[in-house]
Amino acid sequence: MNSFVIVQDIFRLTCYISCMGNQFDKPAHAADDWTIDQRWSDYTADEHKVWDTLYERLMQVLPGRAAPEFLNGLTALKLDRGGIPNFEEMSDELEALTGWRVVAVPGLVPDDVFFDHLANCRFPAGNFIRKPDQLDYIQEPDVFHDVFGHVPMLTDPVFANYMKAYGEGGLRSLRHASLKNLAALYWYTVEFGLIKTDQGLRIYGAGIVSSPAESVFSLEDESPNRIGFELERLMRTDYRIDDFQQTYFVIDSYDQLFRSTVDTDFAPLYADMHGKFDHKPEDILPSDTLLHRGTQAYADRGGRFAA
Ligand code: HBI
Ligand code: FE
Repeated sequence: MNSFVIVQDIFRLTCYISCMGNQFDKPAHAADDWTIDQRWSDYTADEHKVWDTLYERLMQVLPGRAAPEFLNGLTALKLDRGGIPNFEEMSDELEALTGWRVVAVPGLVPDDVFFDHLANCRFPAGNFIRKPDQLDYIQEPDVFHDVFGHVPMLTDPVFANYMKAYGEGGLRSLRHASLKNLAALYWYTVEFGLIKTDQGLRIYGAGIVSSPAESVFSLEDESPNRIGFELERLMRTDYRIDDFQQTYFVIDSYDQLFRSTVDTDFAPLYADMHGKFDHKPEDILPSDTLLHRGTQAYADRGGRFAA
């Protein structure tokens, strides 16, 4: 596997943060809530083939590594039948399971719009797909990352409730200068989360499951820390946007995730955090539940920039 594959999705995600808080212009063809028509029938055979190629790559590594809820979600939504999914058809299946729908957007949307969609059980997904020569590198999250990475987990009722709660929390957070801390929670759970199962650790984070190399690295490499989930700890922790994570946080259950989000009063936390991070990505704290003390060998030899 070439090393660019390793970073493909990491790069795709960097813009989440660099665009955060920025105002950007809504394209003329988008509705007030930034949704657009998916125009499914306009996808070319080559575009469907890009999806299939990426899908096949991931299926080499995800069985036995991805969370059962993710793998079940793929089949429940018939994402395994080939080609870019039709959002309307997929949403009808998804809505019957958890009440969620997938709506098409042109790319990144402003934070308030993003949170409002989540709070109303709509997942905004880019409708475009990367070009065949960009399989390993793309700037903005495309339909493959957004749908393959995020949507299968939305078939799990508890995880789906967490996403809704996150959106509601996001709308409330707009009154505080706290987006950075709330974004860290999204990053370390929705994008890069691991979960404990009776069979061992499994991946549920969309940023991991859409990257073949990080799927292996996050679970099996000696380099990164693996630390038990603790909401406030995560929100105080900086993260890598340009390379594999130096720390992965591990939940016991989706219920733990959901409960900790709805049972926490975020306002005093935001006030205390001042929109800043207290911990570096690789830090280990005395209060941590340490599952694996990372060697940080990968990061220390220069990460993806290593010779
Ligand atoms: N827009 N399309 C899209 N996808 C996202 O994940 C996204 C976004 N806008 C803002 C945003 N994420 C951030 O506010 C969160 O990741 C915190
Ligand atoms: Fe994502």
